[in-house]
Amino acid sequence: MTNSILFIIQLCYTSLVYLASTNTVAFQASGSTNRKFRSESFFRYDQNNHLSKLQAAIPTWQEIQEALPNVSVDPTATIIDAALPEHQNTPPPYSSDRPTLFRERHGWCPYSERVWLALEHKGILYDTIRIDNTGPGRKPKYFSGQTPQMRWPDGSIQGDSMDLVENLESPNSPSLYPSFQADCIDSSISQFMSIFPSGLRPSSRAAFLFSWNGEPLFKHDFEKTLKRTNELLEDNGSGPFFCGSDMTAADVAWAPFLERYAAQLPCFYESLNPKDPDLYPQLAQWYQAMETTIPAYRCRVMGDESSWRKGLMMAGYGNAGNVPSLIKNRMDKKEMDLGEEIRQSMDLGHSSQLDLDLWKEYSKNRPWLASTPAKEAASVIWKNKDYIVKDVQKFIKAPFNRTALPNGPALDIALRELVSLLLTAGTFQDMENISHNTVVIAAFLDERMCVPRDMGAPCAFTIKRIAKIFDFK
Ligand SMILES: N[C@@H](CCC(=O)N[C@@H](CS)C(=O)NCC(=O)O)C(=O)O
Repeated sequence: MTNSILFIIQLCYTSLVYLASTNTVAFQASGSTNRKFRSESFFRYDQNNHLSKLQAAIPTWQEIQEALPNVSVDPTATIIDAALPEHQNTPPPYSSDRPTLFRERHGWCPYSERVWLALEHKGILYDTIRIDNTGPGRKPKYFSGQTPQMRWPDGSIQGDSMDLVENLESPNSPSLYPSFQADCIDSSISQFMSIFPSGLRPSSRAAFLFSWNGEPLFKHDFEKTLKRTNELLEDNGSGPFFCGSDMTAADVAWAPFLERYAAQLPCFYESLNPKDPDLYPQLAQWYQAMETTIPAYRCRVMGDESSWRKGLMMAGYGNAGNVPSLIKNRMDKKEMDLGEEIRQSMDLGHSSQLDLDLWKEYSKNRPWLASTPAKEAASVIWKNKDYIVKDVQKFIKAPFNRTALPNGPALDIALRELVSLLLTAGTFQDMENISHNTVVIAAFLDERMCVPRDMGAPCAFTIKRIAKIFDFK
């Protein structure tokens, strides 16, 4: 059994602008006065390396493991990152009783997302091999062609996302091709290619955005696509999904692309918002339905807006250039607005009721998952603590890093304190005495995390929330 290695020890985000620049941490809540959130004496322990008192107060990794029974449950399915040296040359032993999905490794490839969503929604047990297809020579020796592909239990290999989604149909799982919607589903899937812009530079992390010259499309081209998508939804019926009141293969085909557009288009142009209920009412209703009623989508497969924005800066913007400052400013503003929104509701606990409800549904038949998104975030940190430590160490040496990252015992304490906070109810009272290093580590993870690669959006949000409630000054 090979564990999923989620925190990839490779530079994921080329541009890391760290939040902290000084050691003073102030609590910033709108409508309230600034308030230091931790005592000076607590702070001095950190700085002078007198860590024993802290060590005693914070649970050990063993105690944390005991508080998370799910981490000891074997998930049966295997997830392998084929970019790791040990998996480059030799394929892992394939299962003969469940399918193996080859999908793009970061969760960027929208076509891979289609198949991943179908598998997760149907609750099928499957193995995963994650493929780096970002450049020549990076794919493992035993894989060629495009992602996604499926190796079926009989040994046959098949590609093309929608063929795979269709082949997953079985009487044992919820159907994505109900026969009474067959015409609507076929026509909605085929219209995707005529409604989305054509002749663009292919890119996993920036799909249907850039022309071959590296420039984004004009605003009116994007608007035309959104308008026609809205019309298609309207012509199809009352929704909220493409073909009626339930998610079908039509939604699976469109969702990954519309999801990226919702986060990325508002960064390119002012007032270009696919979720605008006045301009695109049916589309806004579709987003709402996907994000609030499909547990597997919201809890595991959907990326978060921060990650899609960061994706635009990776490996260069457009044709490997820098992000224009106007666009970078819009991205920063969106992130700051999100922080403000989080601080407005800081007393409510780690997750919204919606996230708790959908997580409950999603984790119901998956005993290897924790019972809440915050506990699942804690579990992912627990499983990957050694990788996280190595990742932090890379940035300790990096010259562009403008904040002091904890290292050694201080880092260990900060990680354990973060995990133990994730195990509480998550109200502000729980976090009042949070230490500076713990906020730094929450901010570091928030910056480094790629959703859905590392964890589902509701889980990642619980870490982001801690990072954003306590802002650096
Ligand atoms: N029509 C295919 C398209 C798949 C596709 O374009 N995959 C891209 C990643 S998003 C890919 O593998 N690109 C790398 C390559 O072509 O080598 C499908 O629906 O599965």
